Amino acid sequence: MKGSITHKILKEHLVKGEWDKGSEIGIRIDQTLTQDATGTMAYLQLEALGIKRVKTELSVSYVDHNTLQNGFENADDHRYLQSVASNYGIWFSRPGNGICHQVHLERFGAPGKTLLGSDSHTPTAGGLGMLGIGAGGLDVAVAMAGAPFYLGLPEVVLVKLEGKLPPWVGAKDIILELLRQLSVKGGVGKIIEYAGSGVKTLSVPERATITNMGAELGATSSLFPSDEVTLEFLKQQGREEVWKPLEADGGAVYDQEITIDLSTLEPLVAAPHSPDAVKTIEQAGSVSVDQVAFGSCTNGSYDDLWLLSEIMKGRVVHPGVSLVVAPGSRQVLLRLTRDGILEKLVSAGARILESACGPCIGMGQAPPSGGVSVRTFNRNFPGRSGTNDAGVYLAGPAVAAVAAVTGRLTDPRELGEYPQQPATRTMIIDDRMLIAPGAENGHEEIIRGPNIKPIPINSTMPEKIEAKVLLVVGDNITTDHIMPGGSKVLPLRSNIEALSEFVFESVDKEFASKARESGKGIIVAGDNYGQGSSREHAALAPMFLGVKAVIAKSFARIHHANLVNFGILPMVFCDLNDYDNFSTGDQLVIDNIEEQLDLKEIVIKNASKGRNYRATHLLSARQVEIVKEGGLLNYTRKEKA
Ligand code: MIC
Ligand code: SF4
Repeated sequence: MKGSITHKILKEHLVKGEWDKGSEIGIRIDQTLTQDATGTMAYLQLEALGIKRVKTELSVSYVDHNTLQNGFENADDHRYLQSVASNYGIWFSRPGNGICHQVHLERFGAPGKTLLGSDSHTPTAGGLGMLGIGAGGLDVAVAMAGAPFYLGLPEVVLVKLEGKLPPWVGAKDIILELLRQLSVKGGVGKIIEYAGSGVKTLSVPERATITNMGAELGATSSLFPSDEVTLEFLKQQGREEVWKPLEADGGAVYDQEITIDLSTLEPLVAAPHSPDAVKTIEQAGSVSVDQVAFGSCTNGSYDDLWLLSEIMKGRVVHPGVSLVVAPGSRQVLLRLTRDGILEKLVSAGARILESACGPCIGMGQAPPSGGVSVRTFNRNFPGRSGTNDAGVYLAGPAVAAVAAVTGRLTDPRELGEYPQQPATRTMIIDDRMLIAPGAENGHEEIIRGPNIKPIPINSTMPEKIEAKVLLVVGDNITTDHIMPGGSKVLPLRSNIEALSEFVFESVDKEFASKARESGKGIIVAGDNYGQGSSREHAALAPMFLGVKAVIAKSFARIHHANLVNFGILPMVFCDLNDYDNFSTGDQLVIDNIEEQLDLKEIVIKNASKGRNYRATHLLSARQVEIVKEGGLLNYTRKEKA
C-alpha cells in the first residue's frame, strides 16, 4: 500500500504495532462520532471508563436514529446524551439537525484526519479524504478516552474511475456496479481507494454516496483524494481552513486494482434482499412499486432531492405509490426551502419527514404487506423496512424518482433529456442546532431515564466451555438478523435485558427463551457472519443470554471485533466442510481454552456426533487477552489498575 492515501493517513496516525501484512496496528483517532441508537451504550461505557473529558480533537454526539418517540424512551435517551455531551467535552447535534454522516461531512470532516464512529457508515467521510471507520460503541468510548484504535493492517484496493457518467446515471450506480463485481464480502479487511480521471467529475456528496456504501462491501473504509473539488465544497461550508491536498503518489502499490469506465455504466438497482443482488432495470423485469423512499446517509443530499423535484415537476405521485422524503440534514432542508424545491415536492404529493434516518432503519413508513419499496438507501436486508414480506430495491435518485411517477421500476433514460443543473447556489450555514461542549470545570447533572439500565458485565472466559449449539445459520447473516432494528426494538438499546428478548427474532422466535433455559450456548454460522451494522448490541445481547462462542466460516470485521469486545469467542472452521456436521442442539465441549487460544489450535468436541473438529481464531495477542478477561471493559479496567 506504499504511497497510497491509506498508507499516508495510517502512517501519520500509527502509534502501535508493526507495519507488516496481517499484523495488528493501533492508530490515533482525531475525531469520533456517535449516534443515539449506539451512543447511549457508548457513553455508559465511557462513564464506566472513569475519564472526565474526551481526549480526542473533536467528538460529536448525534441524534438521528431514535426520533419517532413512540414512548418516553427515545426522549429520555436524547436527554441523557445531551447531558453527557455537555459534561465530557462533546458536541451535541440535536434531533432534527440531520443524519450523523451527512452533518459530519458538512460541518466537521477534514481531509487526512481519522474519524471513528459507532455506526458502520462512518466511512462516508472518505468523500472528503478523511479516514472514517465504523466500530462498536465500546471501541469508540475507548478512543474518546484517548487510547488507540486497533485494526488489522488492511489491504488497499485501487478503483480507477475513468471517463464521465452518462446522463441519468449517478454515483449510486458506481457503487452498485462495485457491489455487483465484489459482493457484500468483497471488501472485508480492505480499504477502497478511488483515483482516475473520473474522480474530478464527481462532487463531494457524490463521492460520499460511494464511500458510504463501501460499508456494504464489508470494507473497513473507502477514500477519495482531497482535491480542488474538495476545496470548493469546504469553501462553500465556510471551512476551507481544514483543507489540505491529498492524493496517492505516482507508483503507489496496491493489493488489487479495478477499473470502471464511467461512460459504460447504466442505471442499476439492488434487488431484494441484498445490496449485491445488482441488476439493470431490464434484468429486474416488470416490477410494480408501492412505495418510494428518498433520503438516508447515502442519498439525502441537496442534489439528490433537487433531481427528484425536477422529475416530479408538473406531475403528481402515481396513485399506487407513497413517496416519502427525509432530507439528509437540516442544512439540506433549509436550502430546499429557500430554493422553492420543498414546495415542488409537496405539490407533487411527497410526504416530507424530518431530517433523520427514519424509514432506513424501520423507524416508521413500513411498506404494505408483500409490497415493493424503491429506496435510495444502502441496505435492503429482509425485514429491515419493518415489513417482513416486503421487497426493497436500492436505487439512485433517478430510478427512484421515475418509479414514483410511473408506479413501476422504469429506466429513467426513457424520460428523455436530463434536467439542467442550476448554477451552484450558496449553502446555508446555521450551526444553532449544534450545541458546543460545556465548560471544562462546569458540571451538569447526568440525567438517566428509567429505561437506561447499567451495562451488563461479562465474567472471565472459563477454562472449559460445555454448551449446546443454540442455532445454526447460513451465509451473510446480518446484524439485523441477530439484533433487529425498527421502532419496537430500537428504543430498548440502553436496556439490554429487555433488548435480549429480540435476539434472532426473525430467524428463530424461541432463541431467547432457549438460550435462557440453557444458560449458555454456541452459535454456528456460514460465511460473512455479522455483516452490516456496527451495533455492538448484536454481541452484547447474545452475551447477556449466555452465548460463549461463535464458530463460523468467516466473519464481518466490525461484528468480529464486537464479539471480542464482549468476551464471546469467535472461531473459524479449519475445514469449511465441517460446518455441515453441526446441528442445532449438538452438545459441544471446548477444553483447555487458555492454552488452545495461545496455540491458535482449538479442538471442538461434538459429543452429539461423537467426533472432534478443528477450529482456529483470527485474534491478535491483545484480543486473546481481551477474550480471556471477558471483554474490553474488564481488560481496560485491569490495564488501568
Ligand atoms: C444501520 O444502518 O444499520 C444503523 C442503524 O445505522 C447501524 C447502527 C445501529 O444499529 O445503531 C449501523 O449501520 O452501524
Ligand atoms: Fe441512518 Fe440508515 Fe445511514 Fe444507518 S444507514 S446511519 S440507519 S441513514
